Amino acid sequence: MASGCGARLPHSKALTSPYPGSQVRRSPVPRAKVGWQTEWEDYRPVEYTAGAVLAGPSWADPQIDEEGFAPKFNQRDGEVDRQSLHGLYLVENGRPRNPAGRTGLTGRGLLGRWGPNHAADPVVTRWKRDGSGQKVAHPVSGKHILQFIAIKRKDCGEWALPGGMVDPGEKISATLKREFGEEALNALQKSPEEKAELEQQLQKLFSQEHFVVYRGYVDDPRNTDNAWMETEAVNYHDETGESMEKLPLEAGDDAGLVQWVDISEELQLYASHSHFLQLVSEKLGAHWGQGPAAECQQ
Ligand code: RP5
Repeated sequence: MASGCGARLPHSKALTSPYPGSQVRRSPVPRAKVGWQTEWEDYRPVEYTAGAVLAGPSWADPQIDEEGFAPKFNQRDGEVDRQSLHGLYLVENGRPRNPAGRTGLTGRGLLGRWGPNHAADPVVTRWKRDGSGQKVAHPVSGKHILQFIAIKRKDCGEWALPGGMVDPGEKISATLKREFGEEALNALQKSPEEKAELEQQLQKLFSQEHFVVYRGYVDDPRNTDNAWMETEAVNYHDETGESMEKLPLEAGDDAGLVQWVDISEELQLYASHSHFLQLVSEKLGAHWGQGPAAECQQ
């Protein structure tokens, strides 16, 4: 289950319209009716699965009624992990049901898997320092300011953690390293020699001490009633700032830009990424907000 403040249930970004990359509008779901425990006979969600998913790429399941498709929900299904980090989810009329509640949209939208779609998010941090190398404190809270490596997503233009989907059979530790390399160091475009060099740096960075910030549901705008994002967010913190000084940041793959960004409650980030940063700030005793620590919302 989720660590830190726990899972972000229910959701709000998963209720927004239009659905990403489309003109499709979700059927409106009032806050009070998000939870499945609230009966709602007239609930009429819109059905939508993006063409890119229906085209049947390797990362996507077939349509639920396609002949020969017999997914093993709530289990490890061959190389595909169909288990939720929140325990058993319900399967209704053959379709998995989002554990965080209604979203106003059925089908898979842009997500490839029916049920949980697993991701991993590396939260790479260091202290903000001034010209003489001293840690910078926030003028109001008095706490030192943390910085993290952020990417600007090409799909929606929002700043985010350089995370990505776990490939079938892939270990989370490998996803964290691979996604960081692809999005924050542009590893896919490098020559074999450069790749080998980057791999060494990545190996060093990702084998250092780290902690799991969060495991669970992500309030992702792509979520639907039948397909949703879950992640494991892991913090790699460079206390001295030396081991990351030489990281050759360069945006690649799904990222348009990459840079170090100061962490505070004012950040507007993709999905529930700012929540993960709040958890890291609390853990490291860093600046987050100006007032008393906001209570974690469940
Ligand atoms: C979010 O989507 C996760 O937290 C992760 O950052 C991301 C994975 O999706 P892609 O970046 O691969 O689209 O829900």
